[in-house]
Amino acid sequence: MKAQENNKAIVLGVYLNSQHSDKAIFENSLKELIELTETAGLEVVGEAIQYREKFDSAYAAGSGKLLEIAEIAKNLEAETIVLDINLTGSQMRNINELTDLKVLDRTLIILDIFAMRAKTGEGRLQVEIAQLNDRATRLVGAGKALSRLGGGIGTRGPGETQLESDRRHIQKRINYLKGKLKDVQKQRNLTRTNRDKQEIYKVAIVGYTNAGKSTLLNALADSNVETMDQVFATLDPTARKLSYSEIPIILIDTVGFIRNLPHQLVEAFQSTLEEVTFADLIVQVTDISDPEFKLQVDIVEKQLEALDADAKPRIHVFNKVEKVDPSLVEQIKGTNRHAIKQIFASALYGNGIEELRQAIIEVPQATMLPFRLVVPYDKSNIISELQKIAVVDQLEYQDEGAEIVFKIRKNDLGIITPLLNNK
Ligand SMILES: Nc1nc2c(ncn2[C@@H]2O[C@H](COP(=O)(O)OP(=O)(O)OP(=O)(O)O)[C@@H](O)[C@H]2O)c(=O)[nH]1
Ligand SMILES: [Mg+2]
Repeated sequence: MKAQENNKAIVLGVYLNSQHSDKAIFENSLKELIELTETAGLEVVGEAIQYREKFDSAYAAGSGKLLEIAEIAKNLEAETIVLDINLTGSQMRNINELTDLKVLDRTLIILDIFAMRAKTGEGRLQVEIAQLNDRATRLVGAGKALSRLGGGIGTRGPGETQLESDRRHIQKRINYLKGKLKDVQKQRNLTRTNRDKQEIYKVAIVGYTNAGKSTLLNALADSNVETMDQVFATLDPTARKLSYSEIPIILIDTVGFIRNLPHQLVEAFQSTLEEVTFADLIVQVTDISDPEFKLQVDIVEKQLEALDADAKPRIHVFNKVEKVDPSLVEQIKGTNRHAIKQIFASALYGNGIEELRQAIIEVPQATMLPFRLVVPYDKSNIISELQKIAVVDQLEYQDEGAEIVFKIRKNDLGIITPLLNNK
C-alpha cells in the first residue's frame, strides 16, 4: 500500500494580554481556525494556547512553547503546526528550523481553501495572484521554509518552480496573470454594462461565510446553486433572476467574508467584489444561530465600508431563525440602523422568504412613478412601447381608447415623455 501523506496538525493560538481584551473573541477565532484547517484537509490532533505580553520577533510565539509542541507533535505523529497569527517569512523559517514541523498560518490556510474551491478561470486566476503576492511578501528570510512545505497545504495552486524563484520572477508571473484576468473581466464588465443598459435592478447577497447566502439565493430564484456546510463554498459571483417579480431583478451571490480575510485575497478578488459595489440593493445575511453573530455583523459592516457599499439601500436577513429562541428575535428587532428592513428567515425551510421577496421588489418600486392614461386606438404603438419598459397594472379597452395603468422607473421618464406628448 502507498504511504499516506501525513496530514495531522497542531493548532496554536497566541493570546496577547495587551491586545486581546475579549477572551471569547480570541477563543472563537481559534475555534474558527481549527475548522478552517480541517476544511483545508488537515486533521487537527491538538490545540494549544500561549499567553504572552507581546509577539516574539523571531518566533512569534515563545521558543520554549514551540519546542514543547514539537515534542507533543512527535508523540501524536503530527508534522504540521498552524498558528493563528500572520507570520513573516523569517518567523516561518525560524519555527520550521526549531521544530522541524511544517509551518502554516491563517492566511495560508484560507488561501489554500480558496485554491481548492476556485472553479472558474477567473476564480483560479484571482487565487493564484493572491497566493503569489503572499509568497512575495514572505520571501525575504523564508529561505527554504516555504519550499520545505512540500506538496499539499500551502502549495496548492502555483507550482514548485514559483516557490523557488525570486521576487522578480514572481512579479513577472503576477503581471502575466493580471493580464489574463483583465481579459476575463472584460466579459464580466460587458455583462454588467448590458444589465445596466436594460436597467435591470441588481441585488447583491452578502454576509459572513456559511451564513446561508447561496441557500437564500436558491429559495428566491428557485435555483440550484451549490450550498455546503463549509466555509467558502461560493467563490464566483453567481447571478440568478428573482422569481415571481414583474420587473426584472437579478440576485448576485457573492464570496463570503471572514475575520482577518487575507488582504491579498481582498485585492485579488476586487473585481468579484465589485458586484457588491455596483449593486442597487444589498441583502445582508447573518446566521443568527451563530453565538458570535454580532461580531460577524461587525466584520461584514467593515467589508461593506471598504467596498464603499455601506450607504446603499440594504435589507438585513437574519437567517436560520428556526434554530434560535424567539426571545433572541425580539432582542434584535430594530438594531440595524443601516437597513431599510430586518427580516427573520429560514432559507432552508422557507420562513420569511415571501416577505423578503416582497421587500426586494418594493425597493425599486418605491422609486417608480404611477401613471394612468387613455391611449387612442390610432396610437396603440404607445401601448406596446409602454409594455416594454413599464409595469402594467391594468389594461382595459374602452370606447375612446385603451386605458392603461402603469408604473415606470424614474430613470425611464425620459423615454416615455415624448410618447405622452405625442399622444
Ligand atoms: N438550519 C438551517 N440551516 C441553513 C439555513 N440556511 C442555510 N443553511 C445551511 O447552512 C449551510 C451553509 O449554507 P450556504 O448557503 O452554502 O452558505 P453561504 O453563505 O453561501 O456560504 P459560503 O458560500 O461558503 O460563504 C448549509 O449547510 C445550509 O444548508 C437555515 O435557514 N437553517
Ligand atoms: Mg455560498
